[in-house]
Amino acid sequence: MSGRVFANCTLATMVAGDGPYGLVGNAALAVNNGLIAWIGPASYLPQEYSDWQRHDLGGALVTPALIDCHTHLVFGGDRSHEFALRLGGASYEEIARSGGGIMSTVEATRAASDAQLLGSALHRVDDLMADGVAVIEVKSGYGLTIEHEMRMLRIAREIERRRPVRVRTTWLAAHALPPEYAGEADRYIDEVAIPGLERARAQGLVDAVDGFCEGIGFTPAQIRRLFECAAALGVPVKLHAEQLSDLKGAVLAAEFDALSADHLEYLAEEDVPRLAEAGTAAVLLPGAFYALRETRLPPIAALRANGVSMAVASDCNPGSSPLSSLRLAMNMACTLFRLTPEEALAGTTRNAAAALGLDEDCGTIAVGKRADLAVWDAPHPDFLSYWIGGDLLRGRIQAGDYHGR
Ligand code: DI6
Ligand code: FE
Repeated sequence: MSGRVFANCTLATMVAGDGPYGLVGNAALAVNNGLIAWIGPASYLPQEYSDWQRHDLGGALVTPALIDCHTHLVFGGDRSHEFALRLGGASYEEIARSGGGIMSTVEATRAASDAQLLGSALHRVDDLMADGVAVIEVKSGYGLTIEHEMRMLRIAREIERRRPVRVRTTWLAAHALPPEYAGEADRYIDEVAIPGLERARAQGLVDAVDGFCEGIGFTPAQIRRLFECAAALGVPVKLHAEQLSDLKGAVLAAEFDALSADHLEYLAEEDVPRLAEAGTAAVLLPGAFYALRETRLPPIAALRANGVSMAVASDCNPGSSPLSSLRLAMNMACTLFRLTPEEALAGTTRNAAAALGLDEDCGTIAVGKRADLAVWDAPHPDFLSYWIGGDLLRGRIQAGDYHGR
């Protein structure tokens, strides 16, 4: 049995503690059965790999394939008109409370055919893949009936059959309250969010459970009931927390050992140690911060000081983050949130894998992990966060096979 050797490259392994970016110059990488079998300086390549098929990468930079750990990229319609409303002074909450916002996307999503939803989602997936993304988390949350929420996750899973990406699906029925339940959020949790989770899980459609814990979303008490159901089913949780206000959602998430707490602009510094203790990742979403012209910054210094894993994601959605470039999210994380370029790349590789519970098999270049890698036209890994736009991806290594672009 033999595999393949990729030679003549610089590896940014992103292994924590291995120096800046875990860089290995003049490197080689041996791949067998889709898994990494050996990495190191090419001159140390063991004899046993010498007759394996060799692929010269021409001096390129190689990183782990990127991971977008927070998206809402299956949806109908668009909300470009809200952009103008917000520029005219309307707030995201005002638009939501007047029937626009998430609810207008719910109407458009319910009205769209499966083919329309899949087709538009694939465009956004193609955009992400052009930035070297190989794993994408996709949330439900624009159906808000059991059937429509399950349909969104089925379509999300279909993406995996149409494109060479891995998809993780998240049950986000507790995203907004549909008009048929106006004033009855508890009844919605009891009749849709919880029983729908049980059904969707039984059909193998759910990898994690999420909620929108916010004044315009659901209370911590309602999210707690949903999380208790998730815990009973053995499904990991994550939470949209402290995006617009401090309801202590992150503390609730940590109590349930959440994979991640996401957004966090209004997270109080004193609550940061709770995330660290629970091993809950902080998912930073600078696209939403930017698009909503938010001014309150997440407590980055406290997250860093407490050793909380910081991930960076697109939050790709039609309202608060119309963004389908993960590299631009990395650039924004540096410019707006003051992450270092190395933290930004860790945020879309190693820490994004942790935020999805996938850190055993992807997110760094290490022996035994999947050989899903991005090959770049970039002189240094800083360049990936620094340069805005452009077509930097030279190719992808997917399960050990090279695909040039
Ligand atoms: N927070 C967000 O940023 C998205 N959902 C959420 O809970 C926004 C979704 C939308 O506006 O359509
Ligand atoms: Fe989101």
